[in-house]
Amino acid sequence: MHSETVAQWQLENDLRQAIANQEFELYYQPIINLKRDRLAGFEALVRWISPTRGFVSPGEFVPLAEATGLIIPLGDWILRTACQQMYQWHQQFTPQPGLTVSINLSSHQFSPDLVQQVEQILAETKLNAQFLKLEITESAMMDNVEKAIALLHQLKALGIKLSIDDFGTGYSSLSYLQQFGADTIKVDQSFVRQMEQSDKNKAIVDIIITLAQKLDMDVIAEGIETENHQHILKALNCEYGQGYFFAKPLKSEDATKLLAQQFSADHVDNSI
Ligand code: G
Ligand code: MN
Repeated sequence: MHSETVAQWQLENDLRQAIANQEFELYYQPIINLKRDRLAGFEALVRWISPTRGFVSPGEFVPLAEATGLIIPLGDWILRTACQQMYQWHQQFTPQPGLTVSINLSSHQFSPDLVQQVEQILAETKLNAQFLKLEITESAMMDNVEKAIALLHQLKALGIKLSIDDFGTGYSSLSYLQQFGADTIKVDQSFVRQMEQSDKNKAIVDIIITLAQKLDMDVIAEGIETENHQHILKALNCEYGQGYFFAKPLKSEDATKLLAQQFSADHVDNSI
């Protein structure tokens, strides 16, 4: 018990230092338009590369960052860095490709201050609001539904996009789904992984895709790991996907290389 407390305390100290020393890095996982076989955007995922601990997974440090309030400065850094990066990519790969960057929000960031923070970061980084997506889990929204809906509408008024992350795993209420005003539903990777096991599991994915389409929302399947996953999802008319089958989260240099490849391929296409 005691050593556990000390370890926690040490981790908290290290995390505080890490924020001051900028030991974090954003990785970017491609999101693919399955119908057009094209890159549609990236999800930004934070990594902590600690000089003493090595690579620390977000599963380990995000809960602590939330518990200690450090998620606020960390979240600010993530948002700013991802917007800066996307602005730079848009500058580099002209004409503007319409690529979006998605950022995961913790329920702790989901407060009225967020609207002003997002507005300010967009102004500072000059990223056009339409290229920023915020991913929020159902559970974060359901903590206080009325407040969440009001906040989501204020965010939408900035011109940004909203996604419901890990859809189907949380405490979801279909009656609120439309009121959230989200643009995108992300099918949780657990459903994608189970799709091949039975027709009933596949039916769940099918229903989520149909639900999104009927509500005029985009749908992204997460955790596509095999060609067969992709094949099934295409047959179910799923428009977007992400997962190790396409790419793991990439360092920004590698994401830049991928963009360069994509846009030189476009050039060839256009010249035919
Ligand atoms: O909660 P959210 O859906 O944002 O989680 C994204 C996480 O899933 C990231 O940590 C990312 O590295 C991981 N991930 C992305 N694609 C895959 C995949 O194909 N398989 C597995 N197992 N994990 C994935
Ligand atoms: Mn996510």
